[in-house]
Amino acid sequence: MNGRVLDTRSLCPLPTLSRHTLIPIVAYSQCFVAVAATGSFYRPFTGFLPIFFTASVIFFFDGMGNKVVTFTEQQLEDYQDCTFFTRKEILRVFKRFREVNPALVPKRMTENQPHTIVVPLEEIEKLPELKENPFKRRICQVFSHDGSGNLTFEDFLDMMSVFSEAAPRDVKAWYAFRIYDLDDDMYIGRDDLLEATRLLTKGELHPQEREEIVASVLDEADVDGDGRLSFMDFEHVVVRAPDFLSTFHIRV
Ligand SMILES: *[C@@H]1O[C@H](CO)[C@@H](O)[C@H](O)[C@H]1NC(C)=O
Ligand SMILES: [Ca+2]
Ligand SMILES: [Ca+2]
Repeated sequence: MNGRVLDTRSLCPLPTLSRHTLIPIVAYSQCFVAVAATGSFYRPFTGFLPIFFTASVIFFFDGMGNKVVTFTEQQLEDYQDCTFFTRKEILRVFKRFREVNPALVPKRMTENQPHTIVVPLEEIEKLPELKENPFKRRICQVFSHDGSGNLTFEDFLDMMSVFSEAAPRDVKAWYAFRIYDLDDDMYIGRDDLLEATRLLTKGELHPQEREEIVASVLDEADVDGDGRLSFMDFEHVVVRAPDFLSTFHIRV
C-alpha cells in the first residue's frame, strides 16, 4: 500500500462538479447519481468525493539530522489498536495534521497534547482533499470530540482511519450515515435529504426538484415505509452501491 502512486485525476472526476450546472440529481440504484447539464455522465456517488493524501515523510528530523520520535511506543500501539492504520501511516497522518497549523501543533507532543491541542475547523476544511467536498463541515463535526468541528490529532486520526482503504464497509457505512444524519436524530429524514441534496447540487436545483429527488430516494430506500431512513435502510443502500467504498475514501 505504501509508496503506491495513484493518479487522483482519473479516480476523482467529481471536483469538476462545481464547475458545471447540474440539472437532475436522480436516485439510481438507491444512490445519488449526478448528471451534468453538458451531458457528461458522472460516476454514481454518495456525496463523498474520493480524496487522497500522498504525504510520504515518515519521521521528522531535527536541525542536526537526528530522528525525532513523535509518539511514545505506548501511544503508537494504542493508535494501532484503535485505528485501521500501521504505525507508518499513523505518523504520516500526524504529518498531515501538523501541516495544517505548524505553529499550533508541536513536532513532539506531550502525552496529553494528541487529545488536547485543537485545530480549528476552518483550517481543517482548507485541506486540498476536503475543500471541494460539500460535506466537509459536517464530516469534521462528526469526527470532532465535542461536535464543534474543531479537531484534535486523535479526532483527525479517527477520521482518516474511517476514510482509509483498510476500514471495512460497515464502519464506513456507519459514518456515512452519521454524516447524512445532519440533525443527529439517528435517522436520515426528509429534511436531512433535502439539505444533503442542496449541498450536493450547490443550491442549483429548484426546491421542487429537490423535493422530487428526496421523494424518489425515500421511495427506493425506505424499506420499512416510515418515511425516513434508519441505519438498516441505509445499509441496504450502501451494500448495493458499487462505488461506495471507493468514494468514501481518503488516501493517507
Ligand atoms: C473552535 O475553534 C474556533 C477557532 O479557534 C473557536 O473560536 C471556537 O470557540 C472553537 N469551538 C469550540 C467548541 O471549542
Ligand atoms: Ca436526522
Ligand atoms: Ca425507514
